[in-house]
Amino acid sequence: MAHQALEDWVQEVTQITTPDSIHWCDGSESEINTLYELMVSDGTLTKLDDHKHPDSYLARSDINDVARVEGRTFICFAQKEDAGPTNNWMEPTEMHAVIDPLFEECMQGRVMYVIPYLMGPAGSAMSKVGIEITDSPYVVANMRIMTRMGQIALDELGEDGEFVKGLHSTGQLDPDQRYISHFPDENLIMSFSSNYGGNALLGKKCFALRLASVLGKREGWMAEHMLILGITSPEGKKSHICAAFPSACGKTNLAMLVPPQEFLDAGWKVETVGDDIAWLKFGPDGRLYAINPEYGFFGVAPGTSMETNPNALLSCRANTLFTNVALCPDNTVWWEGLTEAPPDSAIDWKGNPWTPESGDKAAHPNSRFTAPAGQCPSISDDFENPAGVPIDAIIFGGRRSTTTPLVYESYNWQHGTYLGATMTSEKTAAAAGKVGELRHDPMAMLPFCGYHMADYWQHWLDMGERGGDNMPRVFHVNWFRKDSEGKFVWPGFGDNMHVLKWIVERCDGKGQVNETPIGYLPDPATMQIDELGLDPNDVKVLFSVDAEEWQEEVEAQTDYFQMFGEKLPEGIRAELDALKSRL
Ligand code: OXD
Ligand code: MN
Repeated sequence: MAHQALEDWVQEVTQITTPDSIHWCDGSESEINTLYELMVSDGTLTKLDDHKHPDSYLARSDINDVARVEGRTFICFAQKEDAGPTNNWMEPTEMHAVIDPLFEECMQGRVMYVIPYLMGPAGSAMSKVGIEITDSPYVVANMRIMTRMGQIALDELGEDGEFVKGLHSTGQLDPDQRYISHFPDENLIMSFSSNYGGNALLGKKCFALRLASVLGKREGWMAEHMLILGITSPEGKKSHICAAFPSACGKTNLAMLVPPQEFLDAGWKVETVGDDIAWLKFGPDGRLYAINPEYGFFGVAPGTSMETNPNALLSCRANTLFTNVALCPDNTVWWEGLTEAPPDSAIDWKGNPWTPESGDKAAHPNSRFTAPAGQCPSISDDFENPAGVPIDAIIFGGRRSTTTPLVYESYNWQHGTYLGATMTSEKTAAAAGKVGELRHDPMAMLPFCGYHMADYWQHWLDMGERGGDNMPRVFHVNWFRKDSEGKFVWPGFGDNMHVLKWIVERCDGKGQVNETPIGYLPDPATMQIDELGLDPNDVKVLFSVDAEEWQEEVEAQTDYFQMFGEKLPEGIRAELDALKSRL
């Protein structure tokens, strides 16, 4: 039996957008092969070398469509107050008056694809169904990798299940007509004039974070911009960590971390459950459990190499869609950082001939690979576990050249919530705007929280009240500290394992700490990092708290909180006061 509300919506959209034909995506092999053939023949995709990159393709976007557009992303509640000061807001009828006309007859001459997709493992009480309607076969191909698409979603939906509606059209890729609009009270996303991942793959940021964060607040769970990883100690104890970092700050690298040889020899193991989004819910035992709602990785290509992240590279060898990387003469791909020596020549991300001498980037700094998560060598058996994994620790992190030490632990959940609320990071290429500028990015959710940020913090505090002693411990890390010459002082990547080890030890009630005004710092003497050969001055920088820098930090935090006025939760205000007095 058909799902009447779904049929009705598809019919309604058909009447508005007037496509030439309608295709219901079943997610099958033959369907995607037909789409790939179509996109190769019309020049949308280039097929890569079948031996080195089986069933993989390269796409080049429009040059003005390479990142999320936060300035054109809107949260449309009836009241501005509900969207809060960190979101762009438009009243729903007003936004409909702007965006609905853009969809009129926009699919004329095009095929309309109806994509049923499931966010989360089949059979999980935490999973949810979305339907995306789009006129972009490129979006269909990405959604097939990033979500569980087709019949599996219709089976979950049944005859009367709830679903999130997502309507997308490429339009003419006119930046002035670009709108990424969310209507939480209609369970609806409307996205026009961009094909970039975060703007167009509506299951990802739009549903799994913005709308899901609203659903989480209403239903008592959490949708977070977090990776999920499992760590097994030499004693065989398995712990799970969720970690939130702003976009393009190494989440994928941490999620797929390969421990240094001495850790492997000792019996440590790291497994990947997710690299970008976590949905967290209380389990029957009162602990927080996390699932990864996605089915693939939409990873940043530049900087990814066999040295920095072999698991990511192995994940995107086959069945992968690359966007805006460079094309080598032998039909393989290249990006800055993939190999030390660049190719002698290539076609750059704009489609122009390129040589290393040209001085331009061959790949766009936000170029991406879309790859099936199941291909990751470190993927966890729990990736498909409908119950999710119990979370022992939550990590917040930013990209900070100064002030923030390598790692510290919060005193408790409320203080941990404060560490998340005061996260700051230097801007990256994942969003349009000036790279390097410092910005507040609470819980790495600034671009993704679908409602008032202060209400979101209150939700974190409420979850803590509910979970009590069962809540995960909360930590803060900074892999990006620099010395006075601007050089990174921490090696990062696999060596972040030293920090993860300390974190799981802390969760076990072990590990040496120094109590400081900002939280518990590890004692570097007990971290077994001698073999890293760090300069003693750098060790000092990584493991200490500079009172002057923190005075400035706390002033910046005080200023930042001004915009939330009376809405700032009491628990956050109390932590600010406590930090001030400790300093
Ligand atoms: C992403 C992002 O693509 O955060 O994951 O921008
Ligand atoms: Mn992300």
